[in-house]
Formats: sequence, structure tokens, C-alpha cells
Amino acid sequence: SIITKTYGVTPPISTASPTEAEIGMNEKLIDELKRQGSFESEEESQKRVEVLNKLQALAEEFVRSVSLQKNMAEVIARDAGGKIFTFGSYRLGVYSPGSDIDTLIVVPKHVTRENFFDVFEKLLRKRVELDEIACVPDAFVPIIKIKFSGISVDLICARLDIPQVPLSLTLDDKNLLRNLDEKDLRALNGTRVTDEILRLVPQPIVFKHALRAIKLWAQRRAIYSNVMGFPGGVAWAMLVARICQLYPNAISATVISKFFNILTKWSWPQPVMLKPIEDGPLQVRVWNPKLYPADRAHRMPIITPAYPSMCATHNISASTQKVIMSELKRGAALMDEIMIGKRPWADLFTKHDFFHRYKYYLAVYASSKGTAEQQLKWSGLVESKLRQLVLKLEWIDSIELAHPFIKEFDQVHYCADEEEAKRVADGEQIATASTKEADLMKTVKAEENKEHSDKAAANGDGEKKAEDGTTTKLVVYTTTFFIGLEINLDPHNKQLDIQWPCKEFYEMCRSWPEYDEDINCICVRNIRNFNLPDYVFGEGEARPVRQKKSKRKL
Ligand code: 3AT
Ligand code: MN
Ligand code: MN
Repeated sequence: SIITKTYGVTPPISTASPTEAEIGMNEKLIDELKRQGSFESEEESQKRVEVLNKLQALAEEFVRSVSLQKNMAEVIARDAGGKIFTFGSYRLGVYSPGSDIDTLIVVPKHVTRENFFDVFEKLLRKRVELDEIACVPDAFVPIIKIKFSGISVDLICARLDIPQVPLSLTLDDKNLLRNLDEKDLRALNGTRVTDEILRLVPQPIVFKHALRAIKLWAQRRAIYSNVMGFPGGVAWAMLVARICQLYPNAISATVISKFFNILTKWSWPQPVMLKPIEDGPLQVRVWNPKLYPADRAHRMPIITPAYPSMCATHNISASTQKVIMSELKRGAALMDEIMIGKRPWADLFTKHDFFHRYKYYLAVYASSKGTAEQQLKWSGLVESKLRQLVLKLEWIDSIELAHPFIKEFDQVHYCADEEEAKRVADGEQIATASTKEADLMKTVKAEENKEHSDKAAANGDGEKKAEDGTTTKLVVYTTTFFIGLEINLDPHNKQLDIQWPCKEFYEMCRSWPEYDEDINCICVRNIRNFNLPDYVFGEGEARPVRQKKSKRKL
């Protein structure tokens, strides 16, 4: 039956049903997604369901046991309930073989977050299915990360101001948000947003397949990363959902084609919204460009549908916007040909050309002379500040574009002495092809000595003895981020001066409360394309070569 209802803030553009040709295109799309490994097998998906059933039972046991501890009667303790919800790619139905399950545990008033990190954690540890566990109680959203029956699960907890959490509870009522602290509000937000997105699309299956394709495209084109200033999973989902609303009877292939067509013409900063912004019972900020100058600055606002509505894309800068728009244009041009059978779907998903596109790059090195854990924290901190560096680079006249790459590159180095360690931290191992083998050697060594370095890490000790026991070596962990630069130099002053943005960026990173100058190092270097390290290129991928000068000096 034909859908004529209006979804979203405007009537549909077309309520046409798919043509034979579109149905054929859609089948080809699903085939291509399968070929690309996007779908998980039925057995694997069944395993996820079993894990979730077990986690639901554990959540109830958790609530019951805390209730009993608080001297509640057995019946009341049982009725206190406890319910798990999911969010992220699993909830949206766009998960792939490696995906985790993002899970929210909702508990009644008398169960606290401290209980979650104590009672619930102990329950988890008792299970034979538990492969790994890491608790981060002081995170922005406190989290327990586990691997359970081989599946990664992110567990967060929210406590509602109600005495019982029955299995029939849904989270759409915004009055449930009353009297909660900020951490609980944040924990609830993911599920509330994904649930609302699914409620607001006309045909969930069409939405899910289209989103799978858009996610794959955005990842391959390296424009999928909220921290780096691109849309993240939720933002891409909302964009696809909006197109589904505008073409309520269309099939996924058509939605994808309209996606590129409409978003290349969108009059940004006009926001993308799935429904009108709602008011609510809390003293919290709701996105409102009329009221807040910060919201007015959003370049490509995509607004979450659940109260309190927020902008999911506040991280987009002038540079990343340019990159996103040019990728949308590329997609639109390809889709015109794909839809008439002139090109295969595979062409939409070809890998990005980031390391071939620019002549100049900045390499940002975050390194630690310490443990792997220290490096994880430090590189995370540096990553979170990278956008600020991009914004400052954009202020420089001769820089037309500062394009951050979405992924970082991690390495472990075993250095002979302090001097070598310092060179590594300063990013000097990069440069020439002759260091390539040395790097490889170090990587091999890293594997060989894994046990040692784990021990060293446990000791909080950066130094270790080599296998033969003769040389003391220093372990240096480096994480390298890349920013591509489009430069338009002043012909009278052919110098690119980035001292100011770098200095500001160093200060920002070093003002981290846990910063230790004996352990952490941050450094930005200029690199020509032909000097990019081998590890940024895929196997068999050609690398940029030095252009020979037309007039050679003799
Ligand atoms: P995968 O299929 O798991 O790769 P996903 O979309 O589920 O894709 P994540 O599991 O990383 O991605 O994230 C799921 C949601 O969790 C997205 C976002 O609402 C929230 N989230 C993820 N990372 C963070 C973070 N560092 N801080 C706050 N929220 C986060
Ligand atoms: Mn996930
Ligand atoms: Mn996750």
C-alpha cells in the first residue's frame, strides 16, 4: 500500500512507488553490499540475540540483588525490574561482522551508578562467557566495555526516578527525564535518539539498507568521524532518514540517489530535522540558532529528534564542510550513471585518495615514553584537540584548506638510547625511504618482545632489557595524525608560517591535567607528499613520487 502520510517537517517530494528498473538497481545494491562484507551471517546475528538475552537476565539479577541489599522484600526486589535497551549500529540495524553492541541498562531509583561499577561488574566477572572487561567509571558517559561470547559490548547505565523498571517500559516519554543527573541524561540520549529516528522513517528496511550503503561510502571516502569534524554514525543516519521521509515509497537505491541529489543542493546552514524541535520539562539547552550564537555558527546542522534536541554536527569546520560537499558532488555524479546502469555500485565505494590529493601535509605526533595505556589516554586527548588545530590553520591566509584524515596510525618503537627516543618522538623516523627497513625491524621486534613490553607496561616502566640482555632499550609509543593542506602562497613571501597555530595547539594539549613532560610529547611536522611514510599506503598502492624539476641543476 502506498504511504501518503507526511513524515517530518515538510510534505513528501514524491510518493511514487519504485519502477522495475529501480527494483533491479536495488537488488544489485544489496549484492554489492554483501560482496563488501557489510552483512553478518544469520548464525552470528543469532549469537548477538543470545548475548542480549543473557544481559537482560543479568540486569534483572543486578537490580534484584541491589534491592535485597537495601532490605527490600524478595517480591518487591523482583518487581524492581531492570531493562536493557540498545543504541548505535545494532539498534539501527546497520551492524557489520566486527560491530559492537551498544547497550543501555535502565535501573530504578534505588540502584546507583556506584552499584553498576560494583555489583553489576562482579556479576559479569562471574560469567564464563566473559572474555575481556574494562571499566571506565569517570568517563563523560561512564562505561563498562566487555567482550562476551566473543562479541564486543559497550554497557552504560541510567537510573530513572521511578521505583520499578518493567519490561514494558519505553523511553519516549520525556517526563522520564525529570530529576536525573547529567550522566544519566547522556546515557539515555543514545537510545532515545535512535528509537525516535526509527519511528520517524516510513519504511525501516528501506532506511536500513540505504544507511548501510551511505555508511560504507562515508567510511571509504574518509568522511565518517565526529571527532575529526565529519558527520558520525548518528548524523549520517539522520540524513538518510530525512531523505526517506521525502520519498516515503521509494526503495533504498532511489533513496541513495536522492540523498546525493538533495544534499548537494541543500542550502546550508538550513538545518536538517526529522521533526519540529520540541520543548520539554528540563532546564537544559535545546538547539536554537535564534537564541544562541554558538548554534548559529553550525555550518551543516543536523538536529537530533529526541528532546532535548542537539546538533550532531557542531564539529564541522569550513575545511571539512568543503571536503564533505565535494564528496557529495562526486557521489551525485556517480549515482547519475549508476542508476542508468552505466556504472557498477562498486564505483561509489572506492577508497579515498587522501594521501595522493595534496602536495603538503602536516603530521601530528603524539607520543609517550611509558606504557601503552598512557599512550592511549594521551593520543585520545591529542585527537580530541586536533579540530582546534584545524580551525587555527584555517585562519592562516595562505591555507585554503586544512583537511584532517579520520584515522590515526599507531606504532611502537624500541630505541637504543634517550637520543633515539627523542628523535622518534619528534617524528624524525619518517623522512626517507632508507628508514623504511629500520621501522620494519622495530615492528618485528615489537612483536617478538610483546611479552616483555606487557610486563614493562605493568611496571609502568618504559625501559626494558633486550632479548640478549646486553642493551637497555626504551619503548616509545607514537600515534600519528595527518592533515592535508591546500596552500596558496603569497608570491612575494613563499613561506608557510604555521608557528602560531602549532604553539596554541601544543599549549592546549599540554594543559591536560595528566600531562607529564617526561612521558608525553606532542609535535607537528611539515611533510611533502613524496616523504609520506609507507604505512599510510595500502598494499600495492602506488605512492607519490618526487616531481623532477624541468631545469636540472648541473
Ligand atoms: P559500529 O558498528 O559499532 O562500528 P556505531 O555507530 O555503533 O558503529 P559506536 O559503537 O562507536 O558506533 O557508537 C555508538 C554510539 O555511542 C554513537 C554515540 O552516540 C555513542 N558514542 C560513541 N563513542 C562515544 C564517545 N566517545 N562519547 C560519547 N558517546 C559516544
Ligand atoms: Mn556500536
Ligand atoms: Mn560502541
